[in-house]
Amino acid sequence: MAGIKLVLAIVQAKDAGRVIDALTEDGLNATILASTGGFLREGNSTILMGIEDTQVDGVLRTIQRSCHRREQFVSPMPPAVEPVDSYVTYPVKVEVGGAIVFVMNVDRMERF
Ligand code: 2BA
Repeated sequence: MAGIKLVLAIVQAKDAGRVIDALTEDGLNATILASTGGFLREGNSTILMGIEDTQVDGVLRTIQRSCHRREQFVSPMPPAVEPVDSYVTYPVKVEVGGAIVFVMNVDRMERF
């Protein structure tokens, strides 16, 4: 039997529906969890998939095709020591997504 991998992909909420549609069209099982980015503190989606070794490249291509990089502006918080009205913050541009993907070895997978 081929080795099993766990794919954990963090994608922007806007892309999650498209990713899941594409994966299920390919006949693959996936679980989607609501998650929050530690930096932006905005909602994103974490997709979990248990798949065979041989399916990993195809899954990564599907995820890549379905996710887009986007620019987002973040307003840094003023430092606590400064009087708030004497401190001007400028939004900082960050690029988010397409997808952050981890592929892990799985010792065993059971379906009861
Ligand atoms: P967030 O943590 O909300 O990060 C959103 C975007 O902000 C990141 O996009 C990156 O461009 C920027 N960013 C993050 N930390 C930063 C920092 N300390 N200084 C400046 N800019 C920073 P992505 O890299 O595409 O990450 C998208 C989301 O994927 C992240 O949302 C986080 O939820 C997750 N993620 C990224 N790398 C990860 C990792 N190594 N482990 C676990 N989760 C990760």
